[in-house]
Amino acid sequence: MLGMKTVFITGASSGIGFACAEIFAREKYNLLLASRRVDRLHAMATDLQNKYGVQIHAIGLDVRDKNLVQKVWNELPENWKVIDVLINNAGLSQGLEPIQEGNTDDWDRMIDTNLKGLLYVTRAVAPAMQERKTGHIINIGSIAGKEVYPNGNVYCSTKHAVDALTKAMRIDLLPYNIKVTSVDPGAVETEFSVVRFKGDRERAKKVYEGFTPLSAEDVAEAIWFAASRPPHVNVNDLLLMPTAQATSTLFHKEP
Ligand code: NDP
Ligand code: 8X3
Repeated sequence: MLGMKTVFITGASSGIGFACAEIFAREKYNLLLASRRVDRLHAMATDLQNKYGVQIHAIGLDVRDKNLVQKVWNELPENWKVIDVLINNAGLSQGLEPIQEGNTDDWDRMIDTNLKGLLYVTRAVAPAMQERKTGHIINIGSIAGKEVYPNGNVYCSTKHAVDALTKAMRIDLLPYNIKVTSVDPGAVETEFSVVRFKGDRERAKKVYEGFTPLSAEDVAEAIWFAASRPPHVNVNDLLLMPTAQATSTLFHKEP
């Protein structure tokens, strides 16, 4: 590990987190990867280790489980606790109903993952950054954290909260030379809509019809841009949209 940097990516089994793993491995970072589907992480680890020769540690983690997050962190080998970049990426949307028809279990899943999970992971990792007086926390927000759209109620609220937390973290961690960045994408074609529509792949596919959405790699490159600035430069907030998307609901779609 000596001389190499380490990135901790939550939600690395798919989409943006998966693409970040590849890019940071390409840039010779060691990878600490977490998600619930640990089998996927193990497959990736073998592949990326062979390709880039970096070290990879994969952990099965549900970020909603406060005690588990702290236990997993406490039990990590000491050399894996030296985190240079934390990417708080694990997140999801569930359902798309007006507030009066919303499924309260869906609400819990979004709040517990996008908001509380991000807090638990940060609470575990930040003290070691504080001690070392260096580190970078990158929170994955969304255009949904800047605007509210019809039926986006609770998902948008969680991402607005991530926006507020990013600003709050930047203030609290200022004395310790810790960078805090928010990367906020518009529509990215990943498993996101399949998860939102609970496995309805046809409905998910329709979200991205008629225009070119961002790819997970587009977003990962933006995250890498933020992570690779010189020590005196922090990217506070990076809002990244498909060219064909002007707001959360306004798209230029070809028939
Ligand atoms: P994906 O569904 O492809 O990936 C989501 C990742 O989060 C998966 O690796 C999943 O892993 C992980 N995850 C979900 N719940 C948990 C949990 N409880 N504990 C640990 N890991 C979890 O979607 P994206 O890559 O698109 O999403 C990544 C982030 O980007 C999210 O925060 C999302 O809100 C945000 N975003 C997405 C946009 C889009 O249009 N796609 C736009 C703007 C922001 P596993 O299921 O194995 O646990
Ligand atoms: C995901 C983008 O606009 O579908 O955060 O909510 S959106």
